[in-house]
Amino acid sequence: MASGAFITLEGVEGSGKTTQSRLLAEWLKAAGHRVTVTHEPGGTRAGQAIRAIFLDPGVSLEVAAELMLVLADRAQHVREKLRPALDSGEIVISDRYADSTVAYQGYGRGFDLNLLRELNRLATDNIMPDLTIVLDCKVATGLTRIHDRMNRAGDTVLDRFEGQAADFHGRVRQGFLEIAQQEPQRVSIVNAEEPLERVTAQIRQRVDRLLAGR
Ligand code: Z5A
Repeated sequence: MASGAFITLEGVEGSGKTTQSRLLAEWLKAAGHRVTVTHEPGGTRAGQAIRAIFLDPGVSLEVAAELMLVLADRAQHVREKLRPALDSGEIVISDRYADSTVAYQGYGRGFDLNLLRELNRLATDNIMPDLTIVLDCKVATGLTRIHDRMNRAGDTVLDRFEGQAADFHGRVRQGFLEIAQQEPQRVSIVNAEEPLERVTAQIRQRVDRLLAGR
């Protein structure tokens, strides 16, 4: 049984997961916790190679192959990085995890949700988060933030998912909201349309509650 705390941040793209993962880690470290920040896909060396294929819109991928890649990334991530960190008592923060597969490959691509839960059980070795924050915002808000970020960086190439139609991202958002409804003990929704500082405060409140109860 893992002894640390496992927190995941989920949501549509541009909802602020990467920014908030970093801010949460800084806050927890300042309070004296040992923290590992990681992400999916790509949290390990093997994962980085998988991520490159997974996101490259120039590499043609069947949706079943896309699913298998993200599961392979998770299987490696859990065994190489997450479980050891949790076993040593660290707080692990992951920017995306198993709920992303249910939202993107399930609600987005249309794979059977029960099949995905079984596959996730295999990939995760039954390690599920103690707390999941779904950063919820309109698809258009997230995409605008991504486009602004790309413009600032002079980047013009959309990845495999950024190029999907708005209704795909709409189904994904709905997927995250339904997961939160089904598992209210684990999953908490935070309004990511709010200014950055307010989102940060909401997340801290939920993490405080988790840590106080341990
Ligand atoms: N995927 C999948 O299909 N199945 C799976 O099982 C898994 C993943 C695990 C990974 O892409 C893709 O893989 C993902 C799903 C799929 N694709 N999509 N869509 P990624 O890792 O490259 O990207 P991402 O996870 O979608 O994250 P992102 O695009 O980098 O966005 P983010 O991390 O949520 O947001 P951010 O980088 O923190 O913020 C974006 C910008 O908004 C930035 O300039 C911030 O300063 C700004 N920001 C953040 N919060 C705010 C607020 N509150 N107000 C104003 N501006 C803000």
